[in-house]
Amino acid sequence: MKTLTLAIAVVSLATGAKASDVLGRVQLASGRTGANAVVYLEGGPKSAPLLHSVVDQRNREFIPHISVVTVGTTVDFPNNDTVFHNVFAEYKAKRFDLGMYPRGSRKRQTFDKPGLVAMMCSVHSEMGAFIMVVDTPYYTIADREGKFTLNNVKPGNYTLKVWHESGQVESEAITVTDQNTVLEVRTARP
Ligand SMILES: [Cu+2]
Repeated sequence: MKTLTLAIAVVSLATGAKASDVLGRVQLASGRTGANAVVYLEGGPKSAPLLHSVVDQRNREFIPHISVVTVGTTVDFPNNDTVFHNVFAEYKAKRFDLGMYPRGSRKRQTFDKPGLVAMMCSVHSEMGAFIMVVDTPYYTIADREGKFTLNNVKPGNYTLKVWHESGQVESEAITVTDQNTVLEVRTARP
């Protein structure tokens, strides 16, 4: 990981392009904070698949509840719970079933297109999780106050996308310069 960061730094110095941060806060249409909103930039460089991603099952919860992966990433779904779960998901308007599987075993799934994966368990209706599949290296999850930072964004024109688990979304054109960009983003009701 350290090598990768260094390599990127050297490249941006060599081309003279100064990367900057895009930061701000997400507010929902209701005025509530956009806690755990997924924030990402489209229209820039494409991303590589992540080497490793996991959505765990423990204490009848998916952990993490919300995650972001890049296109082509294979996600592991281990069951580390004391009970069986029957996990299924909606992805690109299709349903896929991981089936019923016991503690200690795992299933995996590769996500090869951008889009939202909504995961559920047919045994425990209270279980739910979301995976956002993106094709950009610029993505993050806002904190509990809705605050977010996208680090080292290459200057250019992008579409800022925000998704919140309430279903509220926002999409707006932004221009990133070699100065930091500060945004207040208000999502719209679905
Ligand atoms: Cu379950």
